[in-house]
Amino acid sequence: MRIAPEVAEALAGGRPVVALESTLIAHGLPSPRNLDVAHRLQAAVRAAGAVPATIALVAGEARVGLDDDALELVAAADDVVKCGVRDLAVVAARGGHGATTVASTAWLAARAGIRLFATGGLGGVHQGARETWDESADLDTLARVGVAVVCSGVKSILDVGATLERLETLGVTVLGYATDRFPGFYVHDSGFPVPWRVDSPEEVAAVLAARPALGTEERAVVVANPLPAGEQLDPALHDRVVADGLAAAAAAGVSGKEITPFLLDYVQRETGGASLEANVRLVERNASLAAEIAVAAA
Ligand code: PSU
Ligand code: MN
Repeated sequence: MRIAPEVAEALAGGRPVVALESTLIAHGLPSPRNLDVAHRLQAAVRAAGAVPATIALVAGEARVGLDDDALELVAAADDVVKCGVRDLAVVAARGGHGATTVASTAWLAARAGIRLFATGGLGGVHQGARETWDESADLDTLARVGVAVVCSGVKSILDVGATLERLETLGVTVLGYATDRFPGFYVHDSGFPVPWRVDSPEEVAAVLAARPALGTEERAVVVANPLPAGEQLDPALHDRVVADGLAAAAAAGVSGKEITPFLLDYVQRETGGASLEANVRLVERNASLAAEIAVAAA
């Protein structure tokens, strides 16, 4: 694992660092917009006073903190593999390029000593999981790594209620940021409540600080940060397009790790880019908030 000098120095000095994932860049957003977003996320973290550490596998090496060349490669190369935790060693052994999901980013971030991580929407239990058993490996990893993940809930293509149940079973703390409602990724409210509400970065930092004495610091904390209602994707359009997308995925026989990128792309096309704008806004807001929490925690 190669930790960029700026990131290593910040960690050694106890200064705030925020991890960022690369699957969102390589497989969740269209090119060339994705490279711009990757830069904007890093800039948002810096503007709030923390050091960004985008994580990916480059030529077989796990990199924590990417320079501009590596960021461009992740955004533009067509041989970047979507890597969950189980894929990391295979891609490393073959010297390939890999984009890290929430699971593998959180995993590598924790190994590097980074405690804050920002993304868009977590993976979770897919619709129809009773038949397919399709549940994102993000869930298992969140039960094992002591990272706080700032997100806008779970991707709204999923079964949100089932995912919240699984997060409860797995002992993952879920905090609503300035909301009593669990966010719905592109939309403000998923229709479900949050177990706990917090209203400031300091309040999140206090929760994180209380964990070591209780021995609960080795699981994730989810900080669920909604898009403001005024900035969300129109909920009626959202529900219709997601339903159509799920039918299209079933008709096309898409399965496994291809489902999430297929659905995100479908929603982006069928909303005329409106979901893309919502997606970009929410990840930027999450990067800023993660940095504010990292600053408060440091
Ligand atoms: N958030 C986004 N866009 C994305 C993702 C999250 O705004 O593309 C990615 C994350 O990397 C997450 C992955 O881990 O989607 C989930 O994929 P799967 O459902 O196959 O586990
Ligand atoms: Mn899956």
